[in-house]
Amino acid sequence: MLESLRSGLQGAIKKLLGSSVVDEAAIKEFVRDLQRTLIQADVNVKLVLTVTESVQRRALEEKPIGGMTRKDQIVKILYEELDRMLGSEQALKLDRSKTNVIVMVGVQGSGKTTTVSKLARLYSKKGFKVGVVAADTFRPGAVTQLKTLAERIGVDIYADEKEIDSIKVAEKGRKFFEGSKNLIIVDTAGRHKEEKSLLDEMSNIISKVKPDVNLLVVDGTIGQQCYNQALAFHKVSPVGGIVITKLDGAAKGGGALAAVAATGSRICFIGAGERVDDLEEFSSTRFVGRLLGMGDLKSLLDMAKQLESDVDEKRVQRMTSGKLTMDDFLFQFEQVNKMGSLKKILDLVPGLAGNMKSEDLEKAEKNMKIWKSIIQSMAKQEREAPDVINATRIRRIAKGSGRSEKEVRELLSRYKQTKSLMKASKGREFRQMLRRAGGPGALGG
Ligand SMILES: Nc1nc2c(ncn2[C@@H]2O[C@H](COP(=O)(O)OP(=O)(O)OP(=O)(O)O)[C@@H](O)[C@H]2O)c(=O)[nH]1
Ligand SMILES: [Mg+2]
Repeated sequence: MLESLRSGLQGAIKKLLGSSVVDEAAIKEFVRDLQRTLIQADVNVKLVLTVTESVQRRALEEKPIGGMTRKDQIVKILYEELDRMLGSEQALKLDRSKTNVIVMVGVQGSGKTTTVSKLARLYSKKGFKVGVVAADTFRPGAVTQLKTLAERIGVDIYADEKEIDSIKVAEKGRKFFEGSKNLIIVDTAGRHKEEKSLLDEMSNIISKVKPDVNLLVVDGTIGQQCYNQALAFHKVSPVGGIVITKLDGAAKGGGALAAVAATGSRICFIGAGERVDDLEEFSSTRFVGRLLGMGDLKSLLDMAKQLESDVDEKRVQRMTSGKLTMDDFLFQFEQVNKMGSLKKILDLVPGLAGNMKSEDLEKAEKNMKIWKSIIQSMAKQEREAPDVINATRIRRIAKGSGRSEKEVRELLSRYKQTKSLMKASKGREFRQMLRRAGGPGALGG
């Protein structure tokens, strides 16, 4: 689905991740790649500019959080901005304890009838008792089409081929199923002489049938034109939700999604195929995650936030001013250990987890246990100013912790290395260092 948009976005990300430095020029190039990709997907130019301007501004201004690198941070920003462009979580809420009525509206050929059967299937699977109503009295063959589909998925249908008034069919269908079903889906006609008569009929049906939700079905292949279509329907009668169909192979699908979201309507479902199972409940978070080729990005972001809140600024100040105690040193490795759980999530994200190998993390974890026991055998003064630790003290500490003198010396040399690194970087790169500490060879190597 949306192959070109996906490959364009992922291409831009790959290029960014592969660049040697993330400076203003690299960010601007990234933004240009994004613009090209979004415009090709028929996203409205103004919208493209708004989105990419915020990506650029945030990428230049914001500091990476938690154990993220600058590059990860920029990908995260892109993710958040696309997510925002597509609206938020928009699931349709139906009440199982009553009879819910959904009326489908939309222009001819947008996919209403197909979507009726897809929805019937989806909600049957969720345990709803579903009945569908064939209220398209306009197009010859419409009733047969729905009958065939309903039969295929084993859902009851109400149809009255002698009735030419679609509103009457809808009302009768509702009465017919009331009491025995908890979801009634009404298919309506899309074929009309002109748009105005279609809109009139729609508003008539809605005012008479009073559905819980009227779902507008729009064809995703028309791209940003969806904006005007959604607005036109919305003006006549506020739409309760939108289904965007034909996103399979629609080069302009990205534009359609963005356009619909821009009207302020909620996108509830997306259709990506002609088969009855090709319907998906829309979640922008999940959707953007997939577009960018990422797994469970939300948990990744939550974890990064958690890491950030754990970093105590006072400690960072102290550590980076060159006063590194053994406890700070241990703290640093505890952070790395947390990165181990972060890694599990990072693994879902191609490109981000790149240099974290699980053997390295295992090694880090093992070292941390050893070092912790050694540090616990140190006197308070030794922990706070490890420079006082001479050969005699090393012998005593080794004995006390049950570790070898060699291990104590290793810890001390690692400590000194870290201290000078901290001092040299003046804390600028402290967080990246936390992250890098999880990389190959950085620990106990
Ligand atoms: N590829 C693809 N085709 C779809 C999708 N949804 C619907 N279609 C196709 O689009 C065509 C029109 O679908 P219908 O469900 O008949 O559209 P409609 O809105 O009911 O049309 P009218 O009743 O004439 O107003 C059919 O050939 C469907 O198979 C989709 O998500 N992907
Ligand atoms: Mg139809």
